Amino acid sequence: MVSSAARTFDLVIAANRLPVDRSVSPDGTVTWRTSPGGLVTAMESVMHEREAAWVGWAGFPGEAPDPFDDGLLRLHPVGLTAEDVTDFYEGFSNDTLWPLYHDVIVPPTYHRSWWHAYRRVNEKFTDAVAEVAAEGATVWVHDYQLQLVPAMLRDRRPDLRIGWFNHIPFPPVELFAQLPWRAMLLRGLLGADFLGFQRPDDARNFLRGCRSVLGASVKGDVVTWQGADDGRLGAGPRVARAGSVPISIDAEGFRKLADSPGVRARATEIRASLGDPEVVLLGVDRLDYTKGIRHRLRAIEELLADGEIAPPQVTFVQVATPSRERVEAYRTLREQIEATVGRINGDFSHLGDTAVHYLHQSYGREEMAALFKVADVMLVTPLRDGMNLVAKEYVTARHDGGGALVLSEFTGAAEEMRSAYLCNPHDIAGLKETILRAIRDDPALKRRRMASLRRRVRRHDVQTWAEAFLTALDAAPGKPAVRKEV
Ligand code: GDG
Repeated sequence: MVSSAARTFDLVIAANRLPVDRSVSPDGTVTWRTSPGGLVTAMESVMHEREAAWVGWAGFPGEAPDPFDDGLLRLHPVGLTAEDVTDFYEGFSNDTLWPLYHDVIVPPTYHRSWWHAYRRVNEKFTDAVAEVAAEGATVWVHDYQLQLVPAMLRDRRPDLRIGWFNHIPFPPVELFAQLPWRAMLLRGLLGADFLGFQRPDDARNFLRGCRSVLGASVKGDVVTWQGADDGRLGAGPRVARAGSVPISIDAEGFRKLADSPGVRARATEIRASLGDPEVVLLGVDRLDYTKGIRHRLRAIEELLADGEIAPPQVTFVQVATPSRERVEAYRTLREQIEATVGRINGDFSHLGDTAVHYLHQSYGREEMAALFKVADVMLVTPLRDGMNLVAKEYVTARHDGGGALVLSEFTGAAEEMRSAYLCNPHDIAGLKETILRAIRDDPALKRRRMASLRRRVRRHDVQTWAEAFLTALDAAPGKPAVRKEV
């Protein structure tokens, strides 16, 4: 990676995080490592071969480092102060919008000072994008942290073609209406020409929100807003299109990784270290209340108590990657999960035979692929999830045809992955039954289900997703204006 001078680009990505995080060793050496999370995993492979700029936060508070290049990609850091991190990132993004957009699984917190920080930081991102975007460039804004950027950018640079993709669900208007700043948020989004969502229901929720909150008119997938005469953000009249473009994974790349000799050997090693059980159940999630880890543990605990499963024949491995540890709701969740795991192991493990292997750690991609290969049954049980890439990675890694996927109906992935063992994680009795079916069903039937799931992911991979998004953006109704002289 080399640092480089000012230049403009025809394609600009704006996302909360850069695809890399800075880490400084005790001797002061700076290294950059791939940053965690679904967005980066997906976008990294899409952006790999493109000449473009990526605007995002470098993952630490303070002044932004200079822009630098990673292959063809110009990385353009945005500086966030410690207060921005607390109020914009941990506050408004992760303690207001995240719970509100995930069915209020925990109550969202509304603070006016967080909203001010959200506006302020969205302005910072807008400044950075405006600086690197060439005349008439395409700008692809990502996710719930940057919902005001489309309108802020359009006010500044009407020459740009602006798209926005939401990685998480978009809530029904009955929930969205709670947000004290609901109208400004929609005005922010309407700065985009095309708005992409994971599921058709998310796009519909957005369109209904525009109608009910702004009084906009909606015909099919096109929303027309007459504007407001108040001189505030995004006041001009707007026409935009909204549609579903479900995200996916780099299926070929992940299959190759999972098939590599190192990963296969590691999978054998992991299975042996677990005591060669007959059935390995696996969960892999960021430690987040949306992921349904507590419901999953409840089902496992009852199955153990019922004598339906028992170590050493059956063992459950839960990887819970550390996440948002300074947000109260996440700290509480961690305590609850760890108390439950402790109780289950106290009651059902024997010396040398562990009922639940709980790992609150982060691993490399190879280790994740090896774990997927080991899993006879993968448990993906979110209470709400935009898509869930883990489900897609799992079926891709089990290229040998084995395995079974238990998948919550409340994930975006369930729209496409109909051959999975679908479940409602709130229904513990139903969840237990589904897990047992996934363990005990005829192997030939399971192979057919897995083959169909794998085909689906291979045909709709992340490249197809990116092309579909950019094509829809290109065809969106708005005509770009001539660039204003600044
Ligand atoms: C958001 C939306 C949507 C997890 N732990 C480790 C690790 N991971 C990887 C997984 C997967 C990714 O992180 C997680 O993606 P998910 O889709 O499961 O979930 P979110 O992070 O919540 O992502 C989600 C996604 O954006 C994309 O639009 O699907 O609905 O919430 O790739 O494998 N990777 C490594 N070590 C870990 O410990 N290397």
